Amino acid sequence: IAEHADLGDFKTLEQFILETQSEYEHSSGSFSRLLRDMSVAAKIVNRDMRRAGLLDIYGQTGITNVQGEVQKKMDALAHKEFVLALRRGGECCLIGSEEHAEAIPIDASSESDGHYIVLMDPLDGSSNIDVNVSVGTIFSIYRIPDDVPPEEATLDDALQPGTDQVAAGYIVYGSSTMLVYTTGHGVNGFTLDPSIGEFLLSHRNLQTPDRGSICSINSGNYHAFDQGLRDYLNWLQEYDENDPNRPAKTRYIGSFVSDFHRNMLMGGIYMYPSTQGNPDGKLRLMYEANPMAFLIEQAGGKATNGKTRIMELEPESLHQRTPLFIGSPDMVDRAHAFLQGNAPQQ
Ligand code: P6P
Repeated sequence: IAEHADLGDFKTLEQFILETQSEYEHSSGSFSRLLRDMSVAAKIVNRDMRRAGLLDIYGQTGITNVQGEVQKKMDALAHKEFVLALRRGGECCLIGSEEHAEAIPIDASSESDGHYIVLMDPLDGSSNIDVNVSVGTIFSIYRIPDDVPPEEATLDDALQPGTDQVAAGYIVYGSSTMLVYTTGHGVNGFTLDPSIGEFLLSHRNLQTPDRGSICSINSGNYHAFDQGLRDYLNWLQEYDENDPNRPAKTRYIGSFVSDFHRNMLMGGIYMYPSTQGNPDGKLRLMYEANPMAFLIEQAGGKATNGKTRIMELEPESLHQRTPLFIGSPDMVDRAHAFLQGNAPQQ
Protein backbone atom coordinates (compact mmCIF):
# COMPACT_ATOMS: atom_id res chain seq x y z
CA ILE A 1 0.00 0.00 0.00
CA ALA A 2 2.74 2.44 1.04
CA GLU A 3 4.22 2.77 -2.46
CA HIS A 4 0.84 3.77 -3.85
CA ALA A 5 -0.18 6.10 -1.00
CA ASP A 6 -1.01 9.58 -2.23
CA LEU A 7 1.29 11.75 -0.16
CA GLY A 8 -0.95 14.70 -0.99
CA ASP A 9 -0.27 17.85 0.90
CA PHE A 10 -0.57 16.28 4.37
CA LYS A 11 1.40 18.64 6.54
CA THR A 12 0.90 19.30 10.24
CA LEU A 13 1.27 22.74 11.76
CA GLU A 14 4.40 21.58 13.55
CA GLN A 15 5.99 20.32 10.31
CA PHE A 16 5.08 23.58 8.59
CA ILE A 17 6.54 25.71 11.40
CA LEU A 18 9.77 23.72 11.39
CA GLU A 19 10.08 23.96 7.61
CA THR A 20 9.37 27.67 7.39
CA GLN A 21 10.62 29.19 10.62
CA SER A 22 14.14 27.83 10.28
CA GLU A 23 14.44 30.09 7.24
CA TYR A 24 13.48 33.19 9.18
CA GLU A 25 14.45 33.07 12.81
CA HIS A 26 17.85 32.79 14.36
CA SER A 27 18.45 29.16 15.21
CA SER A 28 17.03 29.38 18.75
CA GLY A 29 13.70 27.85 17.75
CA SER A 30 12.12 29.85 20.54
CA PHE A 31 9.59 31.45 18.22
CA SER A 32 8.62 28.08 16.74
CA ARG A 33 8.02 26.73 20.25
CA LEU A 34 5.90 29.78 21.06
CA LEU A 35 3.66 29.09 18.06
CA ARG A 36 3.43 25.47 19.18
CA ASP A 37 2.39 26.59 22.68
CA MET A 38 -0.40 28.70 21.17
CA SER A 39 -1.62 25.75 19.11
CA VAL A 40 -1.69 23.47 22.18
CA ALA A 41 -3.87 25.96 24.04
CA ALA A 42 -6.09 26.25 20.97
CA LYS A 43 -6.72 22.49 21.03
CA ILE A 44 -7.60 22.60 24.73
CA VAL A 45 -9.98 25.54 24.30
CA ASN A 46 -11.50 23.79 21.31
CA ARG A 47 -12.08 20.65 23.37
CA ASP A 48 -13.77 22.64 26.14
CA MET A 49 -15.71 24.73 23.62
CA ARG A 50 -17.12 21.61 21.95
CA ARG A 51 -18.23 20.22 25.31
CA ALA A 52 -19.32 23.54 26.85
CA GLY A 53 -22.99 22.67 26.79
CA LEU A 54 -22.34 19.30 28.40
CA LEU A 55 -19.96 20.55 31.06
CA ASP A 56 -22.38 23.33 32.01
CA ILE A 57 -19.64 25.92 31.48
CA TYR A 58 -21.86 28.18 29.44
CA GLY A 59 -23.17 31.04 31.41
CA GLN A 60 -21.32 33.58 33.37
CA THR A 61 -18.69 33.74 36.07
CA GLY A 62 -20.32 36.85 37.44
CA ILE A 63 -16.94 38.58 37.12
CA THR A 64 -16.90 41.83 35.15
CA ASN A 65 -13.78 42.19 33.03
CA VAL A 66 -11.86 45.36 32.29
CA GLN A 67 -14.20 46.02 29.38
CA GLY A 68 -17.13 46.22 31.77
CA GLU A 69 -18.54 43.12 30.08
CA VAL A 70 -19.77 40.26 32.28
CA GLN A 71 -17.23 37.48 31.77
CA LYS A 72 -18.58 34.24 30.37
CA LYS A 73 -17.10 31.06 31.81
CA MET A 74 -15.60 30.15 28.43
CA ASP A 75 -13.94 33.59 28.25
CA ALA A 76 -12.27 33.00 31.59
CA LEU A 77 -11.39 29.40 30.73
CA ALA A 78 -9.86 30.35 27.37
CA HIS A 79 -7.82 33.09 29.04
CA LYS A 80 -6.57 30.63 31.67
CA GLU A 81 -5.67 27.93 29.12
CA PHE A 82 -3.63 30.32 26.95
CA VAL A 83 -1.84 31.78 29.99
CA LEU A 84 -1.09 28.27 31.30
CA ALA A 85 0.23 27.10 27.92
CA LEU A 86 2.46 30.17 27.64
CA ARG A 87 3.68 29.76 31.22
CA ARG A 88 4.47 26.07 30.58
CA GLY A 89 6.23 26.90 27.31
CA GLY A 90 8.29 29.69 28.83
CA GLU A 91 8.92 31.38 25.48
CA CYS A 92 7.17 34.63 26.32
CA CYS A 93 7.78 37.08 29.14
CA LEU A 94 4.60 39.18 29.07
CA ILE A 95 0.94 38.64 28.20
CA GLY A 96 -1.73 41.25 27.47
CA SER A 97 -5.28 39.91 27.47
CA GLU A 98 -8.73 41.36 26.92
CA GLU A 99 -9.72 39.48 30.06
CA HIS A 100 -7.14 41.12 32.31
CA ALA A 101 -6.79 44.83 33.13
CA GLU A 102 -3.00 44.77 33.51
CA ALA A 103 -0.24 43.06 31.54
CA ILE A 104 0.71 39.68 33.03
CA PRO A 105 4.46 39.04 33.55
CA ILE A 106 5.57 35.46 32.82
CA ASP A 107 8.78 33.96 34.15
CA ALA A 108 10.64 32.95 31.01
CA SER A 109 12.13 29.51 31.46
CA SER A 110 15.89 29.40 31.87
CA GLU A 111 16.46 27.47 28.64
CA SER A 112 14.64 29.96 26.42
CA ASP A 113 15.32 33.54 25.46
CA GLY A 114 11.72 34.40 26.33
CA HIS A 115 11.85 37.66 24.42
CA TYR A 116 8.30 37.49 23.15
CA ILE A 117 5.12 39.28 24.17
CA VAL A 118 1.69 37.82 23.39
CA LEU A 119 -1.34 40.10 23.22
CA MET A 120 -4.62 38.29 22.85
CA ASP A 121 -8.37 38.26 22.90
CA PRO A 122 -8.84 34.75 24.29
CA LEU A 123 -12.42 34.44 23.12
CA ASP A 124 -13.83 37.18 20.93
CA GLY A 125 -17.54 37.24 20.27
CA SER A 126 -18.26 35.51 23.57
CA SER A 127 -21.84 36.87 23.62
CA ASN A 128 -22.43 34.24 20.92
CA ILE A 129 -21.26 31.32 23.05
CA ASP A 130 -24.59 30.54 24.68
CA VAL A 131 -26.36 30.55 21.31
CA ASN A 132 -23.79 28.26 19.68
CA VAL A 133 -22.51 30.75 17.13
CA SER A 134 -18.83 30.64 16.09
CA VAL A 135 -16.33 32.48 18.25
CA GLY A 136 -12.58 32.91 18.04
CA THR A 137 -9.23 33.66 19.63
CA ILE A 138 -7.04 36.46 18.24
CA PHE A 139 -3.34 36.87 19.02
CA SER A 140 -0.52 39.28 18.23
CA ILE A 141 3.18 38.61 18.94
CA TYR A 142 5.96 41.17 19.46
CA ARG A 143 9.57 40.90 20.54
CA ILE A 144 10.68 42.99 23.52
CA PRO A 145 13.39 45.54 22.75
CA ASP A 146 16.81 43.85 22.71
CA ASP A 147 18.02 45.99 25.61
CA VAL A 148 15.18 44.85 27.90
CA PRO A 149 15.82 41.73 29.98
CA PRO A 150 12.68 39.46 29.84
CA GLU A 151 12.17 39.71 33.60
CA GLU A 152 12.02 43.51 33.34
CA ALA A 153 9.54 43.69 30.46
CA THR A 154 6.64 46.02 31.14
CA LEU A 155 3.46 47.05 29.33
CA ASP A 156 5.33 49.90 27.66
CA ASP A 157 7.44 47.29 25.85
CA ALA A 158 4.19 45.80 24.50
CA LEU A 159 2.75 49.05 23.20
CA GLN A 160 4.47 48.86 19.81
CA PRO A 161 2.83 49.84 16.49
CA GLY A 162 1.31 47.00 14.50
CA THR A 163 4.10 47.26 11.95
CA ASP A 164 6.45 45.80 14.60
CA GLN A 165 4.46 42.57 15.04
CA VAL A 166 6.51 39.42 14.42
CA ALA A 167 3.40 37.26 14.09
CA ALA A 168 -0.38 37.41 14.27
CA GLY A 169 -3.13 34.86 14.02
CA TYR A 170 -6.50 33.61 15.08
CA ILE A 171 -8.32 30.41 15.87
CA VAL A 172 -11.93 30.23 14.69
CA TYR A 173 -14.07 27.65 16.53
CA GLY A 174 -16.62 27.23 13.76
CA SER A 175 -18.08 24.35 11.79
CA SER A 176 -14.47 23.25 11.89
CA THR A 177 -11.68 24.64 14.05
CA MET A 178 -9.01 26.50 12.11
CA LEU A 179 -5.79 28.21 13.08
CA VAL A 180 -4.68 30.95 10.65
CA TYR A 181 -1.43 32.87 11.13
CA THR A 182 1.28 34.95 9.51
CA THR A 183 4.87 35.73 10.40
CA GLY A 184 5.15 38.30 7.62
CA HIS A 185 5.71 35.75 4.89
CA GLY A 186 2.15 35.13 3.76
CA VAL A 187 -0.95 33.73 5.49
CA ASN A 188 -1.55 30.01 6.00
CA GLY A 189 -4.57 28.20 7.43
CA PHE A 190 -4.67 24.90 9.30
CA THR A 191 -7.77 22.84 10.00
CA LEU A 192 -7.94 20.72 13.14
CA ASP A 193 -8.47 17.01 12.59
CA PRO A 194 -9.84 16.12 16.02
CA SER A 195 -9.43 12.40 15.36
CA ILE A 196 -5.64 12.80 15.45
CA GLY A 197 -5.43 16.11 17.37
CA GLU A 198 -3.41 17.80 14.64
CA PHE A 199 -3.84 21.09 12.78
CA LEU A 200 -3.34 20.17 9.10
CA LEU A 201 -2.37 22.65 6.38
CA SER A 202 -5.59 23.30 4.47
CA HIS A 203 -5.29 26.87 3.14
CA ARG A 204 -1.79 27.59 1.80
CA ASN A 205 -0.79 31.22 1.11
CA LEU A 206 -4.23 32.75 1.47
CA GLN A 207 -4.95 35.83 -0.69
CA THR A 208 -8.11 37.89 -0.32
CA PRO A 209 -10.00 38.95 -3.50
CA ASP A 210 -9.55 42.59 -4.55
CA ARG A 211 -13.28 43.15 -4.08
CA GLY A 212 -16.29 41.14 -3.05
CA SER A 213 -20.01 41.36 -2.48
CA ILE A 214 -20.07 41.03 1.33
CA CYS A 215 -20.56 43.94 3.71
CA SER A 216 -20.26 43.26 7.47
CA ILE A 217 -21.52 46.10 9.67
CA ASN A 218 -24.07 46.57 12.44
CA SER A 219 -26.62 48.66 10.55
CA GLY A 220 -28.41 49.24 13.84
CA ASN A 221 -25.91 52.07 14.33
CA TYR A 222 -26.88 53.73 11.02
CA HIS A 223 -28.31 56.76 12.85
CA ALA A 224 -24.87 57.48 14.29
CA PHE A 225 -22.89 57.02 11.07
CA ASP A 226 -21.23 59.94 9.26
CA GLN A 227 -22.96 60.96 6.05
CA GLY A 228 -20.04 59.62 4.01
CA LEU A 229 -20.47 56.15 5.50
CA ARG A 230 -24.23 56.28 4.94
CA ASP A 231 -23.54 57.21 1.31
CA TYR A 232 -21.17 54.24 1.00
CA LEU A 233 -23.69 51.81 2.48
CA ASN A 234 -26.44 53.18 0.21
CA TRP A 235 -24.09 52.86 -2.78
CA LEU A 236 -23.36 49.24 -1.87
CA GLN A 237 -27.09 48.50 -1.86
CA GLU A 238 -27.77 50.02 -5.30
CA TYR A 239 -28.30 47.68 -8.24
CA ASP A 240 -25.75 48.16 -11.01
CA GLU A 241 -25.97 45.84 -14.02
CA ASN A 242 -22.26 46.37 -14.63
CA ASP A 243 -21.20 45.55 -11.07
CA PRO A 244 -21.58 41.89 -10.02
CA ASN A 245 -20.81 42.86 -6.42
CA ARG A 246 -23.80 45.19 -6.01
CA PRO A 247 -26.22 45.12 -4.37
CA ALA A 248 -23.92 43.80 -1.64
CA LYS A 249 -24.90 40.99 0.73
CA THR A 250 -24.99 41.86 4.42
CA ARG A 251 -23.31 39.16 6.50
CA TYR A 252 -22.78 40.16 10.14
CA ILE A 253 -22.40 37.35 12.66
CA GLY A 254 -21.55 39.50 15.67
CA SER A 255 -18.28 37.60 15.93
CA PHE A 256 -15.40 39.50 14.37
CA VAL A 257 -13.16 36.45 13.82
CA SER A 258 -15.87 34.65 11.86
CA ASP A 259 -16.84 37.70 9.79
CA PHE A 260 -13.17 38.41 9.11
CA HIS A 261 -12.36 34.82 8.13
CA ARG A 262 -15.28 34.53 5.69
CA ASN A 263 -14.53 37.94 4.14
CA MET A 264 -10.84 37.15 3.74
CA LEU A 265 -11.68 33.96 1.84
CA MET A 266 -14.59 35.29 -0.25
CA GLY A 267 -13.86 39.02 -0.51
CA GLY A 268 -15.68 41.64 1.53
CA ILE A 269 -15.38 44.44 4.05
CA TYR A 270 -15.96 44.52 7.82
CA MET A 271 -16.59 47.92 9.34
CA TYR A 272 -16.94 48.95 12.97
CA PRO A 273 -16.83 52.77 12.84
CA SER A 274 -17.30 55.28 15.60
CA THR A 275 -20.84 54.92 16.98
CA GLN A 276 -22.89 56.59 19.69
CA GLY A 277 -22.18 53.70 22.05
CA ASN A 278 -18.53 53.36 21.02
CA PRO A 279 -17.29 56.79 19.87
CA ASP A 280 -13.74 55.41 19.45
CA GLY A 281 -15.02 52.29 17.73
CA LYS A 282 -15.45 48.97 19.55
CA LEU A 283 -12.59 46.79 18.35
CA ARG A 284 -9.38 46.96 20.41
CA LEU A 285 -6.27 48.10 18.62
CA MET A 286 -3.64 45.86 20.22
CA TYR A 287 -5.26 42.43 20.16
CA GLU A 288 -8.00 42.66 17.53
CA ALA A 289 -7.35 45.37 14.91
CA ASN A 290 -3.56 45.11 14.69
CA PRO A 291 -3.29 41.30 14.35
CA MET A 292 -6.10 41.18 11.81
CA ALA A 293 -4.57 44.12 9.95
CA PHE A 294 -1.26 42.23 9.72
CA LEU A 295 -3.09 39.17 8.37
CA ILE A 296 -5.24 41.00 5.86
CA GLU A 297 -2.30 43.00 4.49
CA GLN A 298 -0.30 39.77 4.12
CA ALA A 299 -3.31 38.40 2.22
CA GLY A 300 -3.35 41.46 -0.08
CA GLY A 301 -6.06 43.42 1.74
CA LYS A 302 -6.21 46.65 3.73
CA ALA A 303 -7.06 47.81 7.26
CA THR A 304 -7.58 51.41 8.36
CA ASN A 305 -9.41 53.46 10.96
CA GLY A 306 -11.19 55.31 8.14
CA LYS A 307 -8.19 57.55 7.56
CA THR A 308 -4.93 55.91 8.68
CA ARG A 309 -3.42 52.45 8.19
CA ILE A 310 -4.21 50.54 11.41
CA MET A 311 -0.66 49.19 11.79
CA GLU A 312 0.81 52.70 11.81
CA LEU A 313 -1.29 53.91 14.75
CA GLU A 314 0.84 54.74 17.79
CA PRO A 315 -0.56 52.75 20.74
CA GLU A 316 -1.28 54.53 24.03
CA SER A 317 -2.87 51.80 26.16
CA LEU A 318 -3.45 48.05 26.13
CA HIS A 319 -7.24 48.17 25.80
CA GLN A 320 -7.65 51.21 23.57
CA ARG A 321 -10.28 50.94 20.86
CA THR A 322 -10.21 52.07 17.23
CA PRO A 323 -12.66 52.44 14.39
CA LEU A 324 -11.93 49.64 11.88
CA PHE A 325 -12.41 49.24 8.12
CA ILE A 326 -10.83 45.96 7.03
CA GLY A 327 -10.98 43.60 4.04
CA SER A 328 -10.65 43.61 0.26
CA PRO A 329 -8.39 46.46 -0.84
CA ASP A 330 -10.70 47.98 -3.47
CA MET A 331 -13.59 47.96 -0.98
CA VAL A 332 -11.57 49.72 1.73
CA ASP A 333 -10.38 52.27 -0.84
CA ARG A 334 -13.95 52.85 -1.98
CA ALA A 335 -15.13 53.29 1.62
CA HIS A 336 -12.38 55.89 2.11
CA ALA A 337 -13.52 57.80 -0.98
CA PHE A 338 -17.03 58.05 0.42
CA LEU A 339 -15.84 58.85 3.96
CA GLN A 340 -13.74 61.70 2.61
CA GLY A 341 -16.64 63.05 0.59
CA ASN A 342 -15.12 62.48 -2.83
CA ALA A 343 -17.42 59.63 -3.73
CA PRO A 344 -16.87 58.35 -7.26
CA GLN A 345 -19.74 59.30 -9.53
CA GLN A 346 -20.09 55.88 -11.16
P1 P6P B 1 -22.10 44.88 18.09
C1 P6P B 1 -17.84 40.95 19.87
O1 P6P B 1 -18.15 41.48 21.14
C2 P6P B 1 -17.23 42.07 19.03
O2 P6P B 1 -16.10 42.59 19.65
C3 P6P B 1 -16.91 41.56 17.64
O3 P6P B 1 -16.53 40.22 17.65
C4 P6P B 1 -18.20 41.79 16.89
O4 P6P B 1 -18.00 41.98 15.50
C5 P6P B 1 -18.73 43.07 17.53
O5 P6P B 1 -18.21 43.11 18.86
C6 P6P B 1 -20.23 43.09 17.60
O6 P6P B 1 -20.58 44.33 18.21
O7 P6P B 1 -22.03 46.24 18.74
O8 P6P B 1 -22.42 44.99 16.61
O9 P6P B 1 -22.94 43.88 18.78
